[in-house]
Amino acid sequence: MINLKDKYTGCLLGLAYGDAMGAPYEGGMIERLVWRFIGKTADGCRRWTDDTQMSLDIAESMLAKGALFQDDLAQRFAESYDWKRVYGPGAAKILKLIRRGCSWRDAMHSVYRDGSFGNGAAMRAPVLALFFYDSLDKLVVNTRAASEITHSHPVGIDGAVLIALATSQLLINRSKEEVCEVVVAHCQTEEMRKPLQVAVNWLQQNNRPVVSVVVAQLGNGITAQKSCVTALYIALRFIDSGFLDMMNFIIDAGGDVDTIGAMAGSLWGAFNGSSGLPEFKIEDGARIEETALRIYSAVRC
Ligand code: F2R
Ligand code: MG
Ligand code: MG
Repeated sequence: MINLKDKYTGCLLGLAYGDAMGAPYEGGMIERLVWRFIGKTADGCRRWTDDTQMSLDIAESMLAKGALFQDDLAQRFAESYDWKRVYGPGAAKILKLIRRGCSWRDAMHSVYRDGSFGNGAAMRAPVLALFFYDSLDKLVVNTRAASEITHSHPVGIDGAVLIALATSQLLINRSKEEVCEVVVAHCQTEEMRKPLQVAVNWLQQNNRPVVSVVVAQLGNGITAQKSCVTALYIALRFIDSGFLDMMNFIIDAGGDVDTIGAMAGSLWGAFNGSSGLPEFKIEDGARIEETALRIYSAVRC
């Protein structure tokens, strides 16, 4: 049985590995070309993107404050913003406004009046499960609060809650069926319910469609609707296989590879622990591991 401490580091490192392994394949020709030049540190470690940066922001804010404070988190998101981390276009505008002194409550509606339904809240949601894995209610409330700073649309929030809940269930060794039951019970939007039903049916019937069918039915895009269930499905399908087998499938699927990789990577790592992860030279690996251990100590004492 994998111990909880190993699962904590597995979850956060799994997120960063999935992000860094997927980043070279994300976006169009220009984004990929730029990443060839900036995607590695001087000592050859693979860099991660906004997915990992915003997860670390949440962890550091909550560790410093002892709870989730939206004002502090918004400030940290804004201060960490760096174009080289390839943020989503809407999120980038919101964070630059906050940096210039605008309140996040005003900034969050400045790009999309009804809020963003991008996958940017979901990609950073696994870290919330590390703080609240033992209370579904607290996990949902805090995930919603951490999401709405940049993603106040119900679908953006639903995707984040789905990923946070699934992470929490895998941390406590729930089966695929139990994970699906919890996420289906908490799903609030039709946009998310539809792909979720497809994925649950595949898992129940042990139907293993080829990658093109997965993409056609669940999506591989930058919105929450087209990526969160995809990541959940792939993580559960590959939960008893190697991390690299899972990542190869995600890379074959294409589209928003870093974010589907980050979400599926954290789910896989939450179940299998860091001892199951492959050798991989990643930027700030020690800091990521230490952050997971600090959360573990804060939650367990
Ligand atoms: N930005 C990237 N990668 C560059 C890929 C660019 C490429 N051309 C592409 O579009 O695929 N990666 C990072 O961004 C994603 C997270 O994005 P986030 O934080 O959710 O950003 P945003 O801008 O809020 O939402 C993303 C897109 O979703 C659509 N959208 C969202 N809300 C909408 C609304 N209310 N109405 C209409 N459209 C909405 C827009 O197209 C947004 O741009 C991750 O992949 C991360 O790695
Ligand atoms: Mg990214
Ligand atoms: Mg992405």
